[in-house]
Amino acid sequence: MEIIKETYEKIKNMEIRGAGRIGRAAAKALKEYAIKISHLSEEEFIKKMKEAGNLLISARPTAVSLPNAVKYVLKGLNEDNPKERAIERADEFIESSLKAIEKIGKYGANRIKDGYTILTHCNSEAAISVIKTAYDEGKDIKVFCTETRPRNQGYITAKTLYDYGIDVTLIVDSAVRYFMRDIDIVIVGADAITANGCLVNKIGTSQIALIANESRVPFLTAAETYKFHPKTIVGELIEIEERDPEEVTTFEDKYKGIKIRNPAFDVTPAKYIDAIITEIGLIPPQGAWYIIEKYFGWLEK
Ligand code: RUB
Repeated sequence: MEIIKETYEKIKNMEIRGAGRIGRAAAKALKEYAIKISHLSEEEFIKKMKEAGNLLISARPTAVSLPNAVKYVLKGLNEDNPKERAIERADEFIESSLKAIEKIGKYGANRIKDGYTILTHCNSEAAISVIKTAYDEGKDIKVFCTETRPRNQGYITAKTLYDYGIDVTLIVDSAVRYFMRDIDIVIVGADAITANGCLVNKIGTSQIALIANESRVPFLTAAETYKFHPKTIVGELIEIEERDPEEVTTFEDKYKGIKIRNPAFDVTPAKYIDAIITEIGLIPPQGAWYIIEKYFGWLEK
């Protein structure tokens, strides 16, 4: 269980973060664990794999890529040769996740014209793939990155794009409305998409969507199909992770009575989203139900 516990800890303390990475790390840990316990009886193997999956899923509650990845791998336990199938399915998940990000890059880049200034928030591999692809296509683009308080994941995005040769400007989160007049398109990632087409992503995303809407700036999210949340189709709500207040600030003892709240994600209503860029193409938020039913219906059955 050591591999599983290690990955669980890394996801929990955000050493491994970002929805796609979390999903692939969980699949990889399950694969390595499966290899390690493959000498066990089939019954024992299945029991231990399920326990491992449950532990991994409990590491962070909001990014649905985590349970979707785990369930994808564990589905192999119901097939003939469960040991081999679990390992194969882990590889399948990782490979298809990486391919999805590449395809999203291609489809999303079609929405970026030469001369565009793009705004992004937090640190999303999928959104970065779109931006890098547009740049690779020779488009002259500029990118505004928000800091993304409290953990400043926007710095990772700014550095990644800068290293790639892209013109990058870092702004504080509260400067988004000030700069929106300079922005041609907003592209963010996704931790989850609900059956009614809402986007769950890093805290602050919904404010950006609202501002973009006010300024008639298109707001798109880049989301692999495993970011669509199967449980929302049966009415369950997505839990929004609330993290340690110390990530925000610490006051001296005299002010310990000041309450600090630190939600990590928020919900952007479907009406503010122009399109969801997936590996199977751009879909309107209203198409979310169809994606869940077609690709993840099995999770609920
Ligand atoms: C990261 C975040 C990202 C999504 C999508 O939050 O909100 O926008 O996870 O990322 P955190 P990707 O840093 O709290 O994990 O496109 O890489 O899956």
